[in-house]
Amino acid sequence: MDTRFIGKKSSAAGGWGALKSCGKRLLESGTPLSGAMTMLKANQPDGFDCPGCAWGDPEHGSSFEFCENGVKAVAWEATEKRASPAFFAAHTVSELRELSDYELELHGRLTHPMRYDAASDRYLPVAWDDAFREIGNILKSLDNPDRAEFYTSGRASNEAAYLYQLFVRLYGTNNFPDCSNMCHEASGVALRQAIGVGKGTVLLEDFEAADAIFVIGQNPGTNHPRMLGDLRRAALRGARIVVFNPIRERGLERFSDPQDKIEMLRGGSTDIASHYFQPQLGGDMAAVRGMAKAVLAAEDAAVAAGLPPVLDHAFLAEHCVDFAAYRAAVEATGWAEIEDQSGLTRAEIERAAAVYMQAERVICTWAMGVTQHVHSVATIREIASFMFLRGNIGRPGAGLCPVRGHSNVQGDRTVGINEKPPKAFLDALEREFGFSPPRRHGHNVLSAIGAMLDGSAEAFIGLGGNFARATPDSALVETALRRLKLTVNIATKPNHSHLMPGEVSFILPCLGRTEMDLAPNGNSQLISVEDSMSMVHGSAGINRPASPHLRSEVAIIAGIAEATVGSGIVSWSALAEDYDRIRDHIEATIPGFADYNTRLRKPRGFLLRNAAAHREWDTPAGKASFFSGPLPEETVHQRARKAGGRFALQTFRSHDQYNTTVYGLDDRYRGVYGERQVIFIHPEDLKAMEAEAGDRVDVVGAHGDGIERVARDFRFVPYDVPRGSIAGYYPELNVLVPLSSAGEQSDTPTSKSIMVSFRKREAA
Ligand SMILES: Nc1nc2c(c(=O)[nH]1)N[C@H]1C(S)=C(S)[C@@H](COP(=O)(O)OP(=O)(O)OC[C@H]3O[C@@H](n4cnc5c(=O)[nH]c(N)nc54)[C@H](O)[C@@H]3O)O[C@H]1N2
Ligand SMILES: Nc1nc2c(c(=O)[nH]1)N[C@H]1C(S)=C(S)[C@@H](COP(=O)(O)OP(=O)(O)OC[C@H]3O[C@@H](n4cnc5c(=O)[nH]c(N)nc54)[C@H](O)[C@@H]3O)O[C@H]1N2
Ligand SMILES: [Mo]
Repeated sequence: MDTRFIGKKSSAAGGWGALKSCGKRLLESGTPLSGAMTMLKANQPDGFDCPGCAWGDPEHGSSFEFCENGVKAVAWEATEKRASPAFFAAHTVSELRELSDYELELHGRLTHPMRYDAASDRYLPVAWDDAFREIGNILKSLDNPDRAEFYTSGRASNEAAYLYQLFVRLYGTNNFPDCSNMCHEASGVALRQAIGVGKGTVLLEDFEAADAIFVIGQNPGTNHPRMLGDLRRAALRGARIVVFNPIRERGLERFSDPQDKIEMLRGGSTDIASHYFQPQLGGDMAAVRGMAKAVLAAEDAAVAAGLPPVLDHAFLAEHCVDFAAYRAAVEATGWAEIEDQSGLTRAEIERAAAVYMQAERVICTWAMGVTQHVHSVATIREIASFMFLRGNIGRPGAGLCPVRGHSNVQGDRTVGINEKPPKAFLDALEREFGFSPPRRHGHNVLSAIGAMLDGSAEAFIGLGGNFARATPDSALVETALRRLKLTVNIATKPNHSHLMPGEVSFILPCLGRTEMDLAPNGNSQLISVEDSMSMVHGSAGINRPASPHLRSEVAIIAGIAEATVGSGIVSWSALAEDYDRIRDHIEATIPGFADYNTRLRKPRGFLLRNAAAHREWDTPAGKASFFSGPLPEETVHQRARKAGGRFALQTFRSHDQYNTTVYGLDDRYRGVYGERQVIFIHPEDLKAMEAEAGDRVDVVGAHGDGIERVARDFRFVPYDVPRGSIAGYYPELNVLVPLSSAGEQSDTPTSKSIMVSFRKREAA
C-alpha cells in the first residue's frame, strides 16, 4: 500500500515549522514584502483586526504577536492572484464545479461584480447599479419577505452586520441563518440558561491567574494559535492544563513559542498539557459528571473527617439555584454508565477531578468538540454546573470560556444577527427608526435549508461564507440553491457556493479586512469587531484594494437596501458615507455601546460588560442555575459499537485550512502530507477489519434515515484515537453529515458524531 502521504508529525506545535510554513504562504501569495508588512499591522492599535480567529489581544499589544493562522489568513487575502472577468470567461460554471475548494480559491481575489448568464453557463461582468436594481426588484416581487434567506458568516464587521439586519428587518423578515448556528450556538443557549448571558466570562488576564485550565474539545494549536501562547505561559508558571480530546493533538502536547528567541534557538519546547484524557466522541458530559461525582464524594469525606469543605458553600447559598436536584442527578448516575459513555476510566476521571479540587482558580475552555453533538447544550450546562461547585465564575483567574471561531462571530450576534431577536432589541429599533420590525422568529441555517428544499424559500443572500460547503448534506443543499429565483454572494474569493446559481445569480466582490476602505471624503473608514472576551475594538485596513471595482460590505448592503426598501426611513447612502453614523445607531439601540465612537478609538477598544462575570444573573431564577438532566441515553459511539462494523465519525480542521478555505494539503501536526481524503482510526480497528494504513475505502453514512450518503475514496491513517471513534476533514466529509441530525435546543448540525461504516471503494 502507498503510505507515502503519512509522514513525520511536527515534534512540537509552533516553532520553526510554523515560521517555515508562513514564509511559504507569504511567498505563494506573491508579495512577500507587502505581506510581511501587512502582518505587522495585525491586531495593532492603528491596524486591522486579524481575520484569523476570535482569540483576544493582549493589553500591551505593541509588539507583533506572531501567529501562523493569522499570517495565512492575511496572506490569503493579500494574494496577487485575481479571479477576474477573464478567468470567468475562460471557464463555464460546470467546469469550475469540478475543481476542489483548494483549486478554486487558488485563483485569487474577485475583482468585478458578476452576473450569471445561463445561456453560456458563465459569469459575466455587470454594473453595480444594475446588480442592485435587479436584486431589489426580485426581492420586492416575492409574495412574502419570509421567502428570502439572509445568511451571515462571522467575518462581517459590526457595522456591516448592523446595517444588514436593519435592511432585512425593514424588508420584513427575521430569516438570519448564521454561521454560528453551525458553530457555538449551543454555548449561547446553554450559557443563557445557566448564567443569563450567552458569552464567556473570562478576560485574557484571567489566564495569567488561573491555577488550572480545562481545555475540552478544542484544538488551539491549529485553530487558535495565539491561545497556545497564553497556555504556555500558564504552564511555565506551574498552572495545570487538563485536556479532554479523543485525539492526541500535537499543539496541546508541546509548543515552541516563535515569540521566544531562546526556545527557538535551542529547538526546545514547553509541555502544555499536564493531563491528557482521550474520551470517546460525545463522551464529555459523562466525563464532567464523573468529575462532579468525585468532587461531591470528596466533600462528603471532608465533612465526615471534620476537614474544611471542598465546595464553595457561600457561593452555592448566595448565588445558585437547584443545587439539590443537581446533586441528586449526579449521585443517581452510576460509574459504569459514566465509564462506558465517556470512554474514560473512573481512575482517570478522579485524577482530573483532583486537579480541579487542588486549584483555587479554574478556567474551562471549549469549542467544536463540545458544541457539535446532539447533547451539546446539556454538556455545556453540565460544565457550568461543575464550575459552580467551587465558585469558579465571576472572580479573577476563573470562569467559562467558549472559544469562538470567526473573528467577529460574537459581534455579529451582539448587533442583531439573530433569527430569534430579543423583544427589547426590536423595541429599540422601532423607537430609533420608527418602523415596526417583524416579530415572528425567522430561519436558522437548518430551517433555511428546509425552506429551500420544500420550495418555500426563493432567494438567498450570503454576506460572506460558503453556505453550500459548510452545511450538512452538501449535495442536497447545492441542488436546493440551484432551484432558487435569486442567489447573491458577497465575497472576497470564488467558492463553491457561487457555482450553484439560482435563476438569477450575482457574485458581489467586497473589500477584505486588510484593505483600505476610503470614504467619499478620502478618510479611512474604521470598522469594529468583538472578540471571544467581549472586547470591542477598531480595525482599519492598510492595503490597496485588490481591484478598483471592489466595494465595502457596508456599501454593498446599502446599495441592495436602497434598491429594495428605498431611502424613506433610513438614508443608506448617508450611513455608508460615514460609519460613525452607523455606530451612533448601534449605541442608541444596543446596551453597552455608550460613547462607541470615542471608546472604539482607544488602543485596546472597550469591554462589553458581562453581568455574569460580576455575579449578576439574568436567568429566570435570578441566580446561577444548576442543571439536573440525565446523561444521554446513548451516544453515537455506543450505538456504533452495539451495531458492529460501525464507527462514530467527527469532522474537524487540518492545520492548513480555514473552514472551507483550504490553503494546502498538508497537516504537519498530524503527519499527513499532500492528501485530505483521509480517515484517522485506531490501529486495532484497522486490524479487526483486516485493513492497513493507506487502504482506500468509501465511507458510507449510517444515520438510518433512508438517505444514501457516500464519501468516496478515503485512505486510512492509523492514529492515537479511542477505538470506535474516527476522524476526518471538513468540508470533504460534509456529504455524510445528515441534515436530519441536530443538537437538542441548539439545532446545530452534529458534525462531531456521525454514524458511518466502510465499504470497498467503488470506481467513480
Ligand atoms: N487555522 C484555522 N483556524 C480556525 C478555523 C480553521 O478552520 N482553521 N476555524 C475557525 C472556526 S469558525 C472555529 S469554530 C474554530 C474551531 O476550533 P476547534 O473547535 O478547535 O475546531 P475543530 O478542528 O473542529 O476541532 C475540534 C477539536 O475537538 C476535538 N473533538 C471532537 N469531538 C470531540 C468530543 O466529542 N469530545 C472532545 N473532548 N473533543 C472532541 C477534535 O479532536 C479536535 O481536536 O476555529 C477557528 N479558527
Ligand atoms: N462537517 C463540518 N461542517 C462544519 C463545521 C465542522 O466542524 N464540520 N464547522 C462549522 C463552523 S464552526 C462554521 S463557523 C461554518 C463556517 O461556514 P462559513 O462561514 O460559511 O464558511 P467559510 O469557509 O468560513 O467561508 C469562506 C468564504 O468566505 C468569503 N470571505 C472571506 N473573507 C471575507 C470577507 O472579509 N468578507 C466577505 N463578504 N466574505 C469573505 C470567501 O469568499 C470564502 O470563500 O462551517 C460549519 N460547518
Ligand atoms: Mo465556527
